[in-house]
Amino acid sequence: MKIGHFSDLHYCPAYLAEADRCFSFAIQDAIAHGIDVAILSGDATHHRLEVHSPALRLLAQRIQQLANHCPVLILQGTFSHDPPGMLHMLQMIGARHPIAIADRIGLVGLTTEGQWVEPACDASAALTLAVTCVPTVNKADLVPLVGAEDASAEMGNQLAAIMASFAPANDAYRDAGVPTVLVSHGTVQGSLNESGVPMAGLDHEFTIGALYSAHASAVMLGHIHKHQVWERNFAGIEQKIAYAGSPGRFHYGEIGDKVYLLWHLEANTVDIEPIVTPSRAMIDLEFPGAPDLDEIASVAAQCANAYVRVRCSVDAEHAPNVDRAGIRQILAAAAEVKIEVEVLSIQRQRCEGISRLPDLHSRFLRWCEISGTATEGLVERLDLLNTGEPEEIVARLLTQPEPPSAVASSDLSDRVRKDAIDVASGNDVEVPEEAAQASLSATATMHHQSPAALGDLLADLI
Ligand SMILES: [Mn+2]
Repeated sequence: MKIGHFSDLHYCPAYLAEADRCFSFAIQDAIAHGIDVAILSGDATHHRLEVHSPALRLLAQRIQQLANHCPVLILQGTFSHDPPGMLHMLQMIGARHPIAIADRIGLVGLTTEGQWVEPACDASAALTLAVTCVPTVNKADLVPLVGAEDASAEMGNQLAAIMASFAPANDAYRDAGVPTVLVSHGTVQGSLNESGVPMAGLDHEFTIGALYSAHASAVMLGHIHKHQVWERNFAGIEQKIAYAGSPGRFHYGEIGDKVYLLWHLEANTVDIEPIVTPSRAMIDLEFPGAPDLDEIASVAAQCANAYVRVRCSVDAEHAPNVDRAGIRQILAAAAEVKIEVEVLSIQRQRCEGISRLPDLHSRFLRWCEISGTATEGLVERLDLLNTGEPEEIVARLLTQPEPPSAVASSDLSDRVRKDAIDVASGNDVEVPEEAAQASLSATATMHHQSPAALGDLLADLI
């Protein structure tokens, strides 16, 4: 038996284009695959919709399209997304096959005649499929019994007990050759949300163990928009749990492919085939400095209808110059543009008291200390320049071997040169901290730089 598992469609005006493009693709693809049953695991809509809203009408048409192909079961999702009662409107849609609405806990069967029935956990009913339904339950109902603080934990306990109570029925159906499904809507502890962040904490509805305990072969979940799977083979029962995830991509942070699931299910075997939907692309444009508008313009066509994130890191003084309006204008055809500017703060520290030091030698040492520059080699050369005769200095330089990769002028030596001039002229100098860091690592190179370059530098000093 093939079951199409669709979830978290979130039909609403804001998401309509994305939701309907992806869901209609999924329906056509599932029908082409010849699915026998369609199961929707909650959040068909995003919020309460007016009956004349195009979003509700399109959703109704899609459900009709599905129900003209095979029986459909729709589970109640989160109450804020699927307002109570709304699903019963969808049940009235006229189609070739019946539409079942699961808004209470119970076992729903599909008969050999293709009708949905609610067997009282009776293995004798002639079914082709047994579906244990655990729709969203209202945590508030538990508050009067256990108090607000314990309602979440108690909800988990209650649901675990309820799921385990279906095990004997599911075992009996499996023994009778009937495939078994558990369909539910909620958060599994330790699952990943659509941004890839693990859902930790105690206020989540299910543990994986509780879901397995119903002994259904296929556990079809809704609520989390990221497709993910768990599986086990225990006591001869093969079980798989999966979130179908949303077929559409509704937010920038939703990572990975969007899918609907094709379940290949028999009484004792279960397989999941995720089918990728044509959800909107996400494009990251990253710039080490201010965003390059020409470069953005060159990819603007590819960014049409995509979720685009422009990220850059700029120095604090340049942050206000990032042309946000210009970027948005260039990317006007994108579905969403997010601009994230990381501001690099520059910390400067005064080289306190350097101007009061008596001579160049001690000023230079102080500068080395503040900027984290090793003095080895440099101080001797400075002293030589201070005290030696030009001929003697030149003779010494000429007898020293030329290093293999002499860099005559690097950023570092430019900076040292500038600071050196300040030091020599008795000005206080400012030493950016990151430059000090850079100079630490560069000092080694510095020492092996061409003596001529150092000579130049130090000559400037005097
Ligand atoms: Mn949802």
